[in-house]
Amino acid sequence: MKTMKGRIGIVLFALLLTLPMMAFGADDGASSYHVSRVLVKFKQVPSQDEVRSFALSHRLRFERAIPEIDVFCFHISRGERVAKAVRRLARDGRVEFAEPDYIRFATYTPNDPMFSSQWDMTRIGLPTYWDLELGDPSVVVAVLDTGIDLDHPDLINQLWVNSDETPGDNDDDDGNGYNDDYNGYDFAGDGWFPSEGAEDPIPDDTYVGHGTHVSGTIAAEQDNEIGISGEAPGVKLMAVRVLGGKLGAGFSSDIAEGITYATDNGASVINMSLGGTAKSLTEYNALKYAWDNNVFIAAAAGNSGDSGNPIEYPAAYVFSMSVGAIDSAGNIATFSSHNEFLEVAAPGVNILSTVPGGLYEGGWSGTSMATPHVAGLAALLYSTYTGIENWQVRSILQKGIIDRGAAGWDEYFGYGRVDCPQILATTLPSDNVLDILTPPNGIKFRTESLAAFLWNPVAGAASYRITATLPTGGTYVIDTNVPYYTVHPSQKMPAGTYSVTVQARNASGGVIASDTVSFRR
Ligand SMILES: [Ca+2]
Ligand SMILES: [Ca+2]
Ligand SMILES: [Ca+2]
Ligand SMILES: [Ca+2]
Repeated sequence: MKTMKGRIGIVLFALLLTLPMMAFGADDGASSYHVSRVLVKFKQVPSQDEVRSFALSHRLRFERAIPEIDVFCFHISRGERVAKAVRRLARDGRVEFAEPDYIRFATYTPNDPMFSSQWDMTRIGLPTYWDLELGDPSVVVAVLDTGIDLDHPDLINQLWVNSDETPGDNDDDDGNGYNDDYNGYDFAGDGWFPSEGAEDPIPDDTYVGHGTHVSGTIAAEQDNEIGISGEAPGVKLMAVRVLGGKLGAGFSSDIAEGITYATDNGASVINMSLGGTAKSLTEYNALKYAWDNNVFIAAAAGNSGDSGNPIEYPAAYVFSMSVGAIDSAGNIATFSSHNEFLEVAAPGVNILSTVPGGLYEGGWSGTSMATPHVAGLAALLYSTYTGIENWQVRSILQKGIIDRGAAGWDEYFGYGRVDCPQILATTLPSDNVLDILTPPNGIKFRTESLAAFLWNPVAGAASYRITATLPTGGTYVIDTNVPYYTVHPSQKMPAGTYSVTVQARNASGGVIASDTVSFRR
């Protein structure tokens, strides 16, 4: 744990050096077709019965037809690969052609002159998403960091504005408890931000640009003929300064208050490119408040993957999506912390973005740089689907990936690296089924980590029952009315394998949905 002048170990996850990368083989880039869908045209237009028997004989599920051209769209069975299914279908005498449902990539390129150097945006397929959605100005991303250069020409039009507040009069005009919180608030407390527009008064502060760099990745202005483009250039950035000083460090109390401030003032997404090894129940409770209020939280896994690899918080709290860093070849960065809480990987090596003074800098590396790529995608999802809930955003981001490393979830890439075509191919999850969002099945919780469960709220559920079969024999039953559960740090858990079933129950105690997960301790 790093300490500094009595501040606790919350440090920024930026590395300003390029580190050697761990090789995991090549990344094929964005996938080029829907992972479970095929398109079929028959030699003769079939009847409904013929379509049904064709689907049955090939274990397909009919989705829809395009009658004008007599093309039929089917879902293949679980576990089968599209390429194999297409080869098999093409051999069927009834079939004129069978092919994958290809994803067409946008030809759209923003006019921001540095866009060609933004490998991160093209690698994860942002131009594909931009054809559909650039972000809605009602969606606010709170950047809990060192502050934002409010005058940066690529950010000045991107800032959240508290229109009920008058800046610069040292008065709390809107009565929300914070003076002059016009674009956000300075919880780190130098008093220079945001009213003065300066980010940090300490001129030799190495991390002065950290929050500005993170913010540019999320939402730098697009098509303004300057600099770069952010991922979600249509959304707004809330500057919540919780870190300061020469090390870019801050207190849990300021971070917790920043989280509740962002939640109360309309943020849909919180980006936390920061962390430390101590568990803070204050931070935990602030994040619980944010999660209960439909806020999605992205947090950096940490940069200690090659130096002890400790579990770091807030990424490892159940409410945060923990993000690891990949390089431009799609390999995991050696510095990227890896553990049972990692959920996805995103670009975080040699990232170009905005820095204070109206400038830009490439070469920034860290899980700090990966996290805003996930926050930006979450902001696009909130913009795409009116009324989407945070658990749906989390679920789509877990599924909207290219699997990397060991097959399925692994502790380096989590579910995989985020990918826009895959996100767009993922349907909105239903609240009629119960889906345990974390932990991944079969993982091992380290002795020191907070074993926790998060599932989706189920429609019509009055309560949830968690039944755990214990390695010592017997079962342990917990009833709760919230869709998550964290084992308290003081609670002893014997080593061994646990099987946990979560049931959603209606008001009369009937089970309406359930899911089971196993893990080891
Ligand atoms: Ca105020
Ligand atoms: Ca004021
Ligand atoms: Ca720009
Ligand atoms: Ca994997």
